[in-house]
Amino acid sequence: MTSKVEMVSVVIPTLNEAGTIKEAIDTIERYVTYPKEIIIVDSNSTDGTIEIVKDTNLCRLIIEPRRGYGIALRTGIKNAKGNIIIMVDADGTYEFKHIDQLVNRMLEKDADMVLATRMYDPNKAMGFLNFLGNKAITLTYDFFYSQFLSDSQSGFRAISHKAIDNVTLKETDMAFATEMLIQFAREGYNMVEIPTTYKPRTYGKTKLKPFKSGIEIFTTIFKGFLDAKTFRVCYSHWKKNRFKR
Ligand SMILES: Nc1nc2c(ncn2[C@@H]2O[C@H](COP(=O)(O)OP(=O)(O)OP(=O)(O)O)[C@@H](O)[C@H]2O)c(=O)[nH]1
Ligand SMILES: [Mg+2]
Repeated sequence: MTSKVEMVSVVIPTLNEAGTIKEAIDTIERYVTYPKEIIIVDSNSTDGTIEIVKDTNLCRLIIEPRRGYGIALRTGIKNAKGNIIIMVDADGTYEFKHIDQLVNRMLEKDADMVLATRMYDPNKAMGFLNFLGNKAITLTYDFFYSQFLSDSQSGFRAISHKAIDNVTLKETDMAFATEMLIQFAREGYNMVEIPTTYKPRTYGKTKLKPFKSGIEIFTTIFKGFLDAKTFRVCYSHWKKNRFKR
């Protein structure tokens, strides 16, 4: 539950995102109206990302030499000072201008997490295979954990710092985002969504390995359910909400 914004910590993992990182930082600096800090967690990029970040003088830069999306975010979150954490990619695919909206919704709904869903994006910018994979993962997650999410793979979220400090997250790569949802469901935390727009990547290479990540994500979903507390909490959530679907 988050009733007040003390500070928003925007945590951005970067691995070779020199083409988009400057605009990302400038947009966040300009459009986020809450007190904020921007934390960049870089895994030793070789394309000039680090130099660009330093030149802006607007961020805390953390070098995390270990590779992995999950490791980078965990390091960023550990170092965040704000009571609300925003996680977002550096590649300019998410709408940074919507950060305030995520935070506003968090306050309105007394939510522990707000996800920006790309499923109502009028431009339909998500690739077809990513869309299919996302749908399969999200439906499986919603079914097992009795949730109503439409985009479980969104990497653009507002998160209560207190809530995330209260759960154990171990995944090192892309399954981290799903593990977070499982742990939040386990604690009975309130997760809501707001629609956002999405853009295709315009610079550099994707770090997503669809097959490897797909297996890791489904394994995380099935493994997470083999836990007595998770089963109990999700079953009672289902009983309470079964007629709302
Ligand atoms: N520090 C760090 N950042 C990473 C690592 N892997 C990915 N990232 C960053 O995490 C974010 C998400 O990675 P992406 O490659 O955009 O993955 P995606 O969003 O699933 O794929 P796209 O469709 O290409 O956007 C980006 O900002 C990456 O630069 C890593 O090993 N270390
Ligand atoms: Mg991305």
